[in-house]
Amino acid sequence: MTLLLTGYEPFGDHTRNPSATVARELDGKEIAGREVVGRVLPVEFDRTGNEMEELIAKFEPEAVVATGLAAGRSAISVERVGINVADCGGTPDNADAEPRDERICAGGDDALFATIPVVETVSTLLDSGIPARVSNTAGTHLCNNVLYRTRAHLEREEMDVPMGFVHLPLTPAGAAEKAQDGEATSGGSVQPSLPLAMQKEAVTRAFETTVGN
Ligand code: PCA
Repeated sequence: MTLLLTGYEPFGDHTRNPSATVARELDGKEIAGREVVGRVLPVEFDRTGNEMEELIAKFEPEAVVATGLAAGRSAISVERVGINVADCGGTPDNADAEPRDERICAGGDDALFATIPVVETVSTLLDSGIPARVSNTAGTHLCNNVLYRTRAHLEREEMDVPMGFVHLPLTPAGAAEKAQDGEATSGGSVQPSLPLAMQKEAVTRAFETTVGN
């Protein structure tokens, strides 16, 4: 049995994306007796959903957790819901697409809930000493997109595969790099961060909570 984990490549003004590193580093590892397939998705509205569908067809995972970067958030955010909206919010995707107030799927459900145990995962993370929270919005960029599209795909195909999305904060190195552009040396603020090892543990626990130890 496999567990499918995806991260995203860097996008916008980010030169790195911890979700890609986590996916690469957990690829091939074992979690709860299953093999992790870790892959990095393109930050492109026209490609991401299709690539995810291909990965699901190829690896037939028992559970899917997609991840991405939410710079500025201070905790691991386990997303509750994906909405039927594509809006780049001023950050073009990596193919320069800039959707504004579009529907992901015309006539589709307004919103689709994640089917991993969202609340239980957050409780597990907090018990493990990892700052975490339920998030009620994954935004309207690619992170929301892959959550909504994958849930819609699994429902259409009548596949009983739990799927969810986890937003990761910056790493300390990422926060330091971002602070170079700001006023930190004059007393300005620095964005919150969590170490990569903790981010990896959070993703591991999310899978364990979903499929059992
Ligand atoms: N974060 C963006 C898209 C890719 C990523 O890692 C988001 O939150 O939608």
